[in-house]
Amino acid sequence: MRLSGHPIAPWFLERVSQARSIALMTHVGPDADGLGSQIAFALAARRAGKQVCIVNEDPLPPRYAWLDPERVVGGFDQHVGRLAGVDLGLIFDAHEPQRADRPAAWLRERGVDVWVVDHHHVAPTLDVTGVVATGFSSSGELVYRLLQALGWPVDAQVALGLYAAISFDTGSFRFLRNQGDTLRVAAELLDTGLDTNPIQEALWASRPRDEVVLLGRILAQTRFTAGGRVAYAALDASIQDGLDVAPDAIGETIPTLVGIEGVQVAMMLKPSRHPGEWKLSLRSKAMTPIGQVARRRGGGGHDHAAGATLTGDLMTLCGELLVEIEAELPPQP
Ligand SMILES: [Mn+2]
Repeated sequence: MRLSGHPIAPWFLERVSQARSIALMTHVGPDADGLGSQIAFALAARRAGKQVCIVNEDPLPPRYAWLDPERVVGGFDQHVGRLAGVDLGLIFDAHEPQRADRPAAWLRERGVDVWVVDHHHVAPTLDVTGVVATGFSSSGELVYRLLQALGWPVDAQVALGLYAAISFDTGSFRFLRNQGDTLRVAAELLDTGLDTNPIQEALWASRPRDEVVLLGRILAQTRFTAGGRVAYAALDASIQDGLDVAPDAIGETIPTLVGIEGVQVAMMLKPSRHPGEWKLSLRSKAMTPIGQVARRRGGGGHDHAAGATLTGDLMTLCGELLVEIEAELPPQP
């Protein structure tokens, strides 16, 4: 494992500067942080004279089309051909190459280095190379500092992806972990002449109606325990019946649960893409770090937003997890 924290190490900058053709990836189920980071990096890299392509496991989700006006994002099935001749792969917003799935495997099988640019905690047992800096709010904030360190200019087009990435991961600048740097970076992005209103509306005021119906169903199934300090929902696939919603739409409702008065921790269990597998999502308020619950089960994330992939009986898992979560609650006065 060779990791560069903040500041970004010279050996990392040198490798990126020397690469001729770079492939950018992000995790499966791409979000605005991963996509915004890689799109911004791609535009800046092109302007710096690099050959660069984006090949993700998944194609660009239609609801993020506004984030990619120059149409640089490609999905593996359609655009695997772009990977030929690449001499460096970079995964954004994830540090496990398997999370980038087929594009990362394709490059590694051909002996191409696949490095990471991420802000999530790394398990000490993992063998990864790149920049993993947990002090950043988002991969977008980290990529801004990376572009500065590379000497690649950030104009309003590049700023679009970075600002969207930061806004997404901070929940529209609500989760700042008391770090002024996040707002300083945002201010510098605004100074490029970027119009943030379309970003705000696309990210935070464009919820498809079916997703709001889904939220209603999830709220109806939400239960409370520990004197109202834990809210949880254990959902099977039928929750989406008859609704046209994105695969990650269920997960986007968890902030509503942790936003309830008195709730310290929200837990959601939902079906994964693979039968018999469940996705655990955890969110918590500042008094109750919850990341260790996910990490103990092989997952990851941050202190107050974490997740894991689990197998087993849904209700059994739910019961076990509630016991673990209650053990993390601070003593009541
Ligand atoms: Mn992120």
